[in-house]
Amino acid sequence: MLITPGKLLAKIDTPDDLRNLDQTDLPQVCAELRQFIVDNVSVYGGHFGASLGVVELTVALHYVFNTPDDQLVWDVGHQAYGHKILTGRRDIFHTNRFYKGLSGFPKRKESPYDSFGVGHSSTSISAALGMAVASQLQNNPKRHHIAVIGDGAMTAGLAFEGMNHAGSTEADLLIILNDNCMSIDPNVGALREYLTDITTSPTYNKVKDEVWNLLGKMSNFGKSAQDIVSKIETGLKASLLKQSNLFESLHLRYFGPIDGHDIDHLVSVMNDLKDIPGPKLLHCLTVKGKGYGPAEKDQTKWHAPGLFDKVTGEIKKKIYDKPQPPKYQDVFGHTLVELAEVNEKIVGVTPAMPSGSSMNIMMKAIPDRAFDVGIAEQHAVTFSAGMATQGQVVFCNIYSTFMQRAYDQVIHDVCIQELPVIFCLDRAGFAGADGPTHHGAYDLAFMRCVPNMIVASPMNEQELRNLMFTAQSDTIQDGTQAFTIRYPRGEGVMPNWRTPLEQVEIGKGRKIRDGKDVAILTIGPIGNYAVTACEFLEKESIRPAHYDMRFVKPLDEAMLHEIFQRYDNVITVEDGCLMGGFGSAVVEFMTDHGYVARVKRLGIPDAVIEHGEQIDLHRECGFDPQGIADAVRELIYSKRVVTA
Ligand SMILES: Cc1ncc(C[n+]2csc(CCOP(=O)(O)OP(=O)(O)O)c2C)c(N)n1
Repeated sequence: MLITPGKLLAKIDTPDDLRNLDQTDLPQVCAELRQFIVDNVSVYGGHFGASLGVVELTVALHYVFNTPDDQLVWDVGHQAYGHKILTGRRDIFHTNRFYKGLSGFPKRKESPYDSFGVGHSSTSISAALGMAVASQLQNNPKRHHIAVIGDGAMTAGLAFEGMNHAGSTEADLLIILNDNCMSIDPNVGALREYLTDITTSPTYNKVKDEVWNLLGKMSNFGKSAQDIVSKIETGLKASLLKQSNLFESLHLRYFGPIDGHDIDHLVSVMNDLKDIPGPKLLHCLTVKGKGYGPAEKDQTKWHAPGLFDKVTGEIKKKIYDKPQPPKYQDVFGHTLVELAEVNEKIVGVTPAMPSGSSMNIMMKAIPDRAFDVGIAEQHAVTFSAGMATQGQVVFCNIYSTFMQRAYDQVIHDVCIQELPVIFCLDRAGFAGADGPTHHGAYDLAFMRCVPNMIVASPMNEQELRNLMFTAQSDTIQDGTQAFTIRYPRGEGVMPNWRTPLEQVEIGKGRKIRDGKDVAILTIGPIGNYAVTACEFLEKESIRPAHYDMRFVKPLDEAMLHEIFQRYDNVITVEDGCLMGGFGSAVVEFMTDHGYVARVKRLGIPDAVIEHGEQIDLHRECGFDPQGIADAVRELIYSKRVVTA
């Protein structure tokens, strides 16, 4: 379906075209841009509320600053749809997030206007500061560097590390704090309270406006006049705010708060700020979902709503005639509550993903034992470790990709200290449309090499429940080992998933089917592809055995001895990186025990795999059902002997 842009938007092929417009045209550009985003996302899907909330900011930034020479860094990047549309990608925007189409996030390879690749939060200040310092070193003092960061992303340690450094430099850095009081779920923590405090202080705001006007006038009068205004302004700010300004105390000049939807004011403020040297922060107040009623009303739901009817605001849901399997995340959420109702020591921790991980089920059912700690994965892990020292049974749920942030905490704060924290890694394997920044490709490799760590992945919902049940049992909790359970995005395979909870023997796999010609070893839900592959192969009179290994660490050594004694052909399949992952573990076992077999490892190669539906990516990497069957044929019909 072709989406037609409005009259003005249709003429903006690059920001130069925008800059050639009269400022009085900008409200119309904003209206058309907003409509274009609504038209597109309603039909093609993607993130929604965040981009609507920064329409005016986006237009003002490209109008005032000389992008791409001036460097504009979007934090997370899920709000950059308007930016993409204004920077030459309008006519292909309908490919956003589709296989081989535009990326859902800014990406350096995609456009010179995407100055920094993003997806994970809170990188913008450090990246823009790096650019600003490089500009200084390269004698380019005229270039501006802007980081646009949300109040949610501002809760991360990395953002503070960036500000801490920025405040000690003279770098030309403008931080735009896009404050909409929301993360994906409502934002949390003391910083949120602090920002509300600034925003709602009436005296401060009145005097600030007057100072602002003065500043605007004086900025034309050279450095000494600016210094005077700056002193007045700083003094006023300090005395008017209940406590001294957080950003000012980090030596970032603080401006705002201003209405982030007033395009005229934004343009004039940004023009003023261009002339103010050094690191500074402009606090803009915006509404997530601005301009689309339903999205303003339920901001969490409309963060990424899926397809919807733009007229009625009805979110389209597939209708099925029989019960469907649940999402793994929901099995996690409900099972956690079921366990926590019996085991009072259980607590839940999520870094800013209550809805995404379904931790919100426990936050609702047992609010005093479930914690959203903000976008703070490192803190989430160490906070969990602290609770574990006191005998709490901690389920710390972090998307596999975001756990990359907290690796040192896993090693230093959990495993070296022999604390039995339970890590549930959601979105393990290919994340799908979110792409390479979000693929959970590495966790099997990076978790299995840490001492005092058990690593498991369930093949279905029942297995997930049983692994969770096992992890919180005294056997594990009285021991010294952390427990990682990884599972993918999306639905499982069992419509009737509320099975009785049973203890799983640690390091014990399951034989799914016996065979003769080849053994297929799988880990996690990808094993269901192997089931289908075996059905294909059986029709060709090939008899594969299939083992769901269930644990990557400890491996089921008895089972592996049986496999290598019985089979010359072995295939391993994982939805994870091949280097150092499950297949590597199996091959290590083989060489360590002197076996020789033809082994083919299927998984994610040493390459950046782009975005697309999970099945497309599995196919691309050769481990969809057909790919597994092909690998079996190739292995058993080839003469080549591959040994480790
Ligand atoms: C390190 C990391 N953790 C979690 C996320 C998931 N995530 C994506 S957007 C988002 C909320 C960001 O809130 P904010 O910065 O205020 O932007 P808004 O959506 O409100 O515009 C979260 C938690 C992420 N992208 N990166």
